[in-house]
Amino acid sequence: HSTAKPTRGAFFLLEGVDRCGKTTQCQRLLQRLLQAGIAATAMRFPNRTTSTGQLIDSYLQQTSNMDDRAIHLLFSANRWESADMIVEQLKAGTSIVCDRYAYSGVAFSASKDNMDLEWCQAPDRGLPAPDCVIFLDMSTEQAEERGGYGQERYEKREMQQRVRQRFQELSQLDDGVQWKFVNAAQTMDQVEDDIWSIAQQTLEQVQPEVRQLWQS
Ligand code: FDM
Repeated sequence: HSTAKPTRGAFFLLEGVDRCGKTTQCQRLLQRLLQAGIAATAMRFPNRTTSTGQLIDSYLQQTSNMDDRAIHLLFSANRWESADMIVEQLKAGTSIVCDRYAYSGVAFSASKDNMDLEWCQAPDRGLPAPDCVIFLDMSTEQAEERGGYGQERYEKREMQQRVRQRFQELSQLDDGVQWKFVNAAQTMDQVEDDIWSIAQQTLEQVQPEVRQLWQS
């Protein structure tokens, strides 16, 4: 056996239900990686800073309306804009901690009426695949106990319940991406420790090639 460092960075994706503490845990994972001497960077989708991101932001804030398919494709385009950069970072040895990605894209869009799961997956096929999905899970009731919903478009109970259901379906796709479920109802420190042990396992198992998402 060898103690050689992985040949590339790991792509950690954190997904989860609203109010699960995902953004905090992304920051904590990034800190743990850096403290361990592992080069790492954070990323989040939607990336609201680009021109597609600004359209998405105004849609989410409900200052604009858009067809369900059009906004879905914009979310996907917003990821594709970063695809080359993701691969370059990983190959340069930098790990990525990513807050939401294509699974959020499908889970939210496919929770709307007349939006088919496979149709929703199609535009994201071929994106750089994460090395694991760390899913921060809690019941909708527990999430609601953390305070009411905000003002953005999808922050409503009915939608949140459907989205959680969609995430469960996506976790069962046989797409070669490992899902790790973390109980997000624990204390922040417990959640952080669970995520850290998953991250360490993932780092050990990273394969040289960056795989492509949802590609048969
Ligand atoms: N969202 C996020 C989507 O509907 N599609 C996507 O592809 C992505 C990445 O946008 F409601 C939704 C999920 C959430 C909102 O909120 C983004 P945050 O607080 O920036 O994660």
